[in-house]
Amino acid sequence: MVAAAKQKLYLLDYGAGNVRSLLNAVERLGYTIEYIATADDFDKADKIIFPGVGAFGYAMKALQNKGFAEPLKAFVASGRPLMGICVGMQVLFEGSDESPSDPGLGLFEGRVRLFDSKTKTVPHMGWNSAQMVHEERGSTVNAPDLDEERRYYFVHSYGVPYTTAGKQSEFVYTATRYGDETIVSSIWQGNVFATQFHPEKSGTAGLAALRSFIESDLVRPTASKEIKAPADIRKEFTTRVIACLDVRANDTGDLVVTKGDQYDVRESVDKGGDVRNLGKPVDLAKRYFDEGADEIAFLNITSFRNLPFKDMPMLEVLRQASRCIFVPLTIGGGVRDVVDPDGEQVWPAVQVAGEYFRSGADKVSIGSDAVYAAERYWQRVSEGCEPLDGTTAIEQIAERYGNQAVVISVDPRRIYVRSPDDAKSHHVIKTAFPGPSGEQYCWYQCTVKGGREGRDIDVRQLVTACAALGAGEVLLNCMDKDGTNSGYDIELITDTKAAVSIPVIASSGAGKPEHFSEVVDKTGVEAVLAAGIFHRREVPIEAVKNHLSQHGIAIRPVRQMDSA
Ligand code: 1PR
Repeated sequence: MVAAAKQKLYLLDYGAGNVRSLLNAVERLGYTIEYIATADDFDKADKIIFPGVGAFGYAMKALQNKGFAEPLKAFVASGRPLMGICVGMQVLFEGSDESPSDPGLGLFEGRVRLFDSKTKTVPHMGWNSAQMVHEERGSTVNAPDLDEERRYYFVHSYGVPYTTAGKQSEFVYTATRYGDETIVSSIWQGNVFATQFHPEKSGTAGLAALRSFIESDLVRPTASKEIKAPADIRKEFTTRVIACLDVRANDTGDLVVTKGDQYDVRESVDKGGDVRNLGKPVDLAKRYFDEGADEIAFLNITSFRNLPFKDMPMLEVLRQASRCIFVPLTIGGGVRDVVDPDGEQVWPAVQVAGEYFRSGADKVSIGSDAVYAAERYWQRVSEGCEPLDGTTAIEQIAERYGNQAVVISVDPRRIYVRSPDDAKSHHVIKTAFPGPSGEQYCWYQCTVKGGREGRDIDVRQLVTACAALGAGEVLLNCMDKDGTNSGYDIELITDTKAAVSIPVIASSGAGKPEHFSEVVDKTGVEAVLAAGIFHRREVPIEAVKNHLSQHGIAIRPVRQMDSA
C-alpha cells in the first residue's frame, strides 16, 4: 500500500523570526508546512496558520510591504479557514496601542490595549485558562478543541479588552482574566479561529487545539448574543514550575547535565573530582516535559570556546529538544558577541540569540553580558547621558524578538556588612540571618563568568537597569543557596521582586515542596525553579504541583498532559 502524502498546511511567515516551535508542533501532528512566500501563494492555500511573533507594528508593516494584507482579507472572504496566533490574532483587529500609526486589518471590532503594569506584572507570561463566553459548549459540532479545565501558555503585554458592549458577542470564543483585567483569549467567527495564547507552546492541550483546526471544518454558526460579563471570568493565572538543566562538556567531552553545590559542579577529590553527570540533556528535558514542567531552561555553563559558534553542541540539543517538548524553552550561556576561534567570524549577540531561536528556543537568558550592560547603563546615568543607546545585547534582542524573549540570569552572592554605611553605593538590607561575625546587614553582589568574578554592582542596580534596557523576565539564582536544599533566599527574592514589574523566577535552594509554597506566599514570584531535586528524583514535579495546589496556589494541573 502506498502511504498517503502528508497534508500540507500553509504558514503565513512575514519574517518575524521564531516559527520553529510552530513548525515542530505541526510536524508532530503529522502535517507538513509550506510557506506563503508571495501574494500568489494565497490562491494555492486551502488552510492558513498565521503565527505572530514580535510587535504589532512590525507585523502590519511586513504584511503591507510584502503585499499580503489584501490577499489575506480576500482569503478570509473566500471562506477558507484561517488560524491566527498571538500577534496573528491581534492584527485582525482595528489597531493597537503598541503602534498607533499602523492600522490593523480591521476584520474584527476592537483595539489592542497595553496591560496596566501598575496593578500587575507585565508581560502576562505563563499559563492561564481560556473560559467560554457563550453557553454553547458541547452544542456546537466541530468546535475548536479548547477546554476550560486545561491551561494555555500566554506571553504578551497587549491584549484586546473583553467587553459585553459592541459586537464581541458575535466573535469572541473565550476570555481570560489576568489580574484586574479581562481579555479576549480566542475568537471564532465563520472560518476564522484565532488565539491570543500559543497553542504550539501549550503542551498537549495546545496540540489538541491545533489539531482541531487542522483536521476539522471549524465554521462557526451564528453565535448567540448572550455572553458572560467580564466579572464572571475567573482568575486562573498559574504559578509556573520550571526545571533547569545546567549543561556542560564533561572531562571526556560528552555533553551532560550537571549540577553544582554553590556553583561547584565537580565531585569532591575523594570521589574522583569529575564533573557530576546527571544525565543527557534532551532525555532529561523530555522527562520533565512528560512529568508536567511548565517550562524548561537549559544553561550552557561552559562556552565551548574552542568551537566555531555554528558547531555548538547546544544548538543541536535545542533542535532535538524542541521537536519533542511543547512548553517554552529558555537557553542561556554565551549570549554575547562571540568570535570564532580562528578569528574569522564575529557573531554579534543578536545573531547568537537568533541562532538559538531558529534552533527552537523561545527565550534567551543573559548572565555576564547583562552585568556589563547594567554597569554601562549606570555609568551613563552618572555622566548625565541618555542611558539607552541601543548598543547592548538586551536592547537589540528585545527590539528584534520582543522583550518577552529576553531573560536576565542573575548569579548573586551575599556580602555581609556591619552597617549600611559600609556599602554606601549599594542597596543594603537588614537581614534576619546574621553573618559569621554577627553582621546584621548585607547586600547582594552580582557576579560574572559563572560566579567566578564579583563585580561592584548589586542585584537591585542590575535588575532595574536591565528592565529599563528591555529585559522581559528575571531568573534570580543565589550562589549561597544553590544546591543546598535549604530553601530559597526569601530576603533576596522579596527585595528584587519589589524593584521590578517584570516577572521574577525564584531559583536556588529548593529542597522540598514546602519551599515552593513558601517563596510564592512570601514574595509573590511568578515562577519557581529547581534543578537538583528534580534531577536526583528526590521530589517529583507532580509532588510540587500537588503541594502548591493543596496550598491554594493555582498551577497547571499535570493531568492535563493526558488530555490530547
Ligand atoms: O554568563 O551569559 O554566559 O551565562 C552563564 C549561565 O550559566 C548563567 O545563567 C549562570 O547562572 C549559569 N552558570 C554558570 N556557571 C554555573 C555553575 O553552576 N557553575 N549555573 C551556572 C547556574 C544555578 C542554577 C541552578 C539553580 C537551582 N546554576 O542554574 O539551576 O541554582 O539549583 P538547585 O535547585 O539545585 O538549588 P553567561
